[in-house]
Amino acid sequence: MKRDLKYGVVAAVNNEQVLADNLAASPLFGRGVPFAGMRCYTSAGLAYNAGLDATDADIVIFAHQDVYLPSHWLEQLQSGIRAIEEVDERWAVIGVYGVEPDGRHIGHCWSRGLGRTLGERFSSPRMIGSIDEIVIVLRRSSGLRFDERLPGFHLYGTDIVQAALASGHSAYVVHAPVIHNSNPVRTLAGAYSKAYRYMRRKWRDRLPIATTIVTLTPTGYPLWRHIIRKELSTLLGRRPKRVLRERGPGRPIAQEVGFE
Ligand SMILES: [Mn+2]
Repeated sequence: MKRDLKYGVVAAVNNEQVLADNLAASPLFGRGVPFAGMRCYTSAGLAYNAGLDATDADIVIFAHQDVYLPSHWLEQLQSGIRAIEEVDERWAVIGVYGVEPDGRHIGHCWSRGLGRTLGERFSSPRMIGSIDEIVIVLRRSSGLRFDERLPGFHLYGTDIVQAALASGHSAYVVHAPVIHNSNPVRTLAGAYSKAYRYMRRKWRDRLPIATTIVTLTPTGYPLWRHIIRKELSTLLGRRPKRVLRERGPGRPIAQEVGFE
């Protein structure tokens, strides 16, 4: 019989209030799951590798500080892992929202930035080529680490999934819905574009790679189209006025949308 696997949570932290209202308020911490907050790092790769080294969990859950993990989340993750391991012992990465190789989105979460629930309940874990960074579950024994040269805090979910696939491992999304109490993304120009350029070069032999935002392609056209469309609609005053919910604690939202 397998020994019990140890779970731990790691987050990059730059806002203590957002952390306290969301991730740190998740019920799994009341049940002894350890937490490591990584502060003052300049990239997700640096923060997450430091978190990997600072902890000894077998299953490391890297989560955004603005994510609330509802009360049965850990059980949902564990049942997803069991389902995966019945058919596939090579898994290295699990997400809660991602993109299947054909570009279809799979996952279930509530997003404050988008003001709605994305996806719906699904039963079996799905193999994916990219995951959203909100939650990245890494199996330590895979030996995978985050890329410290990938600049900033974008596309590291896609990168770790592609690294898993390139090294003969597999990656999945499981049904374990979360609250992403996020601010809306304003533009992909700047930091996102920098990460996109790096990823395009690094994975040029595996392109195109569909992500939750824009597809990585050799020319980068989908990124420019996204940026230009957004700029234009702002200039023309055509941006839909979305009423943002006040950014309070994640738990009441989880109860409201039926995740808890
Ligand atoms: Mn976030």
